[in-house]
Amino acid sequence: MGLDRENHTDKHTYKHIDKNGGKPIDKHAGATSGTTSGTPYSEADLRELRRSSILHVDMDAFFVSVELRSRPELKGRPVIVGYPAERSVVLSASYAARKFGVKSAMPMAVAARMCPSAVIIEPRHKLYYEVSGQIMAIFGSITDLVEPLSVDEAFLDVGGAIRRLGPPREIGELIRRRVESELGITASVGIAASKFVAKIASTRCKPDGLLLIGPDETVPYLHTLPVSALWGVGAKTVEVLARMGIRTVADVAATPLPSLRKILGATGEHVHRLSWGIDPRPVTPVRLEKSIGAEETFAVDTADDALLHRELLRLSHRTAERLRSAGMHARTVALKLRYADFSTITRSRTVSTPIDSAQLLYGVAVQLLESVGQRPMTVRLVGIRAEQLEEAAQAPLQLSLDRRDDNWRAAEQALDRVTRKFGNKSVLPARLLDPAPGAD
Ligand code: TTP
Ligand code: MG
Ligand code: MG
Repeated sequence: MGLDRENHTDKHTYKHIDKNGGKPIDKHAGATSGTTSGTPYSEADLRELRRSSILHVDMDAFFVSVELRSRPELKGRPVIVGYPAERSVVLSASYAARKFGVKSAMPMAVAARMCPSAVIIEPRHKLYYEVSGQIMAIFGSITDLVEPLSVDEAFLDVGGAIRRLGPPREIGELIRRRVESELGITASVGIAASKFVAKIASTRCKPDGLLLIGPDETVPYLHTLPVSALWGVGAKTVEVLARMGIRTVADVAATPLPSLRKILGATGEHVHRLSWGIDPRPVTPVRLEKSIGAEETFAVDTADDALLHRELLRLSHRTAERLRSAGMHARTVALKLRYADFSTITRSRTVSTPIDSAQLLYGVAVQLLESVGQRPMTVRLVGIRAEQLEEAAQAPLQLSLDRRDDNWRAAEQALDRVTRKFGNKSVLPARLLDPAPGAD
C-alpha cells in the first residue's frame, strides 16, 4: 500500500493539540480547549454570562435559501421547494410565499392555489445534506457541545466558549455572520438558559434574527404565550386544556399541579415545569466520530517487542471492528506510546487507500512502531487510532494490490458477524488466543 504522508509527533501529554497537521488527536482537545486568548472575564462575569448559554440555531427557509444561491433573481419573491406532483407537500416556503398563507407540509396543490405566482423548485436533497454538513461544521468549530435536531438546526451550549469568543450574544452573531458569508444563507439564533426557551426564541425572531431571552425575562415572557408553545402540547392537548379554561402558559402556571396531573396524566408535570421555564435537559452532543481507536495499559511496563506486537494486533482488531460497524474507513493510522515516565509520543501515517481491516491497520501500526526506533525506556501504554474517517460508501473501492487484503477483509467481516452473535471472546485469530502456559 502506498504511503502519501508521514507525521512524527513527540509530546509529553496526549491531551493537548499536537502538531499532527494541526489536528487534535484526542477528541477532547477540540475547538473549545487549549486557547487562552480572548477577553479576560472575572469569575462573576462568567457565571452571569453562562446563565444564558444555550443557543438554538435554525436556517431560514432552508431548502429555498440554498436554491436561491444559484438563482439570486428570485430573492424576495414567493418560492416553494417541493415536487410539483399531485400528492406532494410543500417542503420549504420563502417568507414572501408565507405572506400568502403557504406553509411547509401543506399540499402543493393548495399552496399553488393560494399563491399562483410562486416559483416552484424541485428539491435537491443531496445538495441540502451537503450544506447541512457545512452548517454543522461551523457549529462544531464553536463548541463540541452541539446537538443537531434536524438538517438545518442544532442546539449549542456555548458556556465553555465565552472566554475564547465572547458573550453568547456575540457568539450568536458570529455564527450568523459566518453562515451568511461562508454558505450564502441566513440563520436565526435564539439564546436562553434552556433548550426549550432557546427554541422558542429562535422561532420568534425569524427570519434573519437573533433573540436572547435572559433568565429574569424568561417566566414573564413565557406567560404571554399560548399553551401550544409548550413542548409536548399538541392540538389535542390544547383542546383538552381549553375545555378547562386553560389557554395560555400563564394559565398553566397558575393551575395547581394535582389538577394538571388529573387533566393530562404524566404530561401534566412536564407541562407545569415548562410553564415556569424549568427545562434541565442538557445539550447532548451526538458527535460524528472524528476518529476511532483503542488503547491498553500494560499490567507491568514492558520493553518486549513480541508483547507490543501482540497487543497491537488485538487493538487493530478492536479498532477495525468498530470502524466496520460504524461503516467507516480510515485514511490515517496513528500509533500512541506512553513510556514509563508518562511521556507520550504519537506516530501517524496516511495511506493512499482508506482501510477498515485489522490486518492493514496492524501492518501500518507495526511500521510506525519500527519508525520509533530505539525506545528510551519501557512502555506503559500502547494505542491505535484510525483517523481521517470517511464513510465506507464514499471511499474509493478498496482495490488493493495484494488480493490477500480483500480476503482478510472478508474474513474479518465474517468474524464480526460471529462476534456479534456469540460475544467477544468466541472467535479470535490463533495468535490472539491466550498463550499456552510457558509460551510467550
Ligand atoms: P424548518 O427549519 O422547519 O423550515 P425552514 O428552514 O424551511 O423554514 P424556517 O425559516 O421556518 O426555519 O425545516 C428545515 C428544512 O427541512 C426545510 O427547508 C425543508 C425540510 N422540511 C421537510 O422536508 N419537510 C417538512 O415537513 C419540514 C417542516 C421541513
Ligand atoms: Mg429552518
Ligand atoms: Mg429547522
